[in-house]
Amino acid sequence: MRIDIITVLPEMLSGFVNTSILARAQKKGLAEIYIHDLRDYTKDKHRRVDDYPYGGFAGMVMQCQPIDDCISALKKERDYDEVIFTTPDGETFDQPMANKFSLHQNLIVLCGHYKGIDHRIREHLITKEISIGDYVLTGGEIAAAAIVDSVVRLIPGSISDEQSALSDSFQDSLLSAPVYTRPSNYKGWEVPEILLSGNDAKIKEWEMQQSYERTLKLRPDLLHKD
Ligand code: 6GU
Repeated sequence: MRIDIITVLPEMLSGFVNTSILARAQKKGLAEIYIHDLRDYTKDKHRRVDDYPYGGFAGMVMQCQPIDDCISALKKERDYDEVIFTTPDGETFDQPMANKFSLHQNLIVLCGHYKGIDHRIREHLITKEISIGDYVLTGGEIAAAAIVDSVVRLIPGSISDEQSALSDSFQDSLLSAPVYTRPSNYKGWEVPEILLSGNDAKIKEWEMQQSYERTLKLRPDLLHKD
């Protein structure tokens, strides 16, 4: 899978995509992640990529030309399954969306910024508008990072134990059971005895029970989702 991220803040994302699971997935050849500085595509001699909005509204708006040129240059090289735009007024990102994206070959993620982008870009070039929740960030970079992280970790082989992506919270609309590691007694804080019993069937049953109870208590909305 190849992901091309377009941003005015490349330094905000470069450390992120070259760390931990994303770095390993790239080293293993499972994912290629490229960051494109939108300013490299402007024809403005001051490297500006935004301008005042028509209508006299407040804030600045990202212009069509640099975005169009960057996306066109990428599309010339290969076909893209989706051109994603991160924006607070997009569809709320969730696990089923991450699952779907992880099956794609090539994705573009355009990070929103400032007041917004010229709406013609959204009409003509964007295929998917995504928000990561009902709060406002200063830019779409953190949202892009969240999307890329959640998608790449689903590529088989990208996390060591494939099983662990399948048993994630949300993967079957339930929160995960609590987990513990050694020692079994830390300052008198005990690990649930069942986990030390060696009885796999009972442990599985406990895990499912915990998963259900935690979901009922913390996220009852998930139980009515499907
Ligand atoms: Cl995608 N962008 C911004 N600026 N704020 C957000 C968001 C995106 N998702 C939630 N808040």
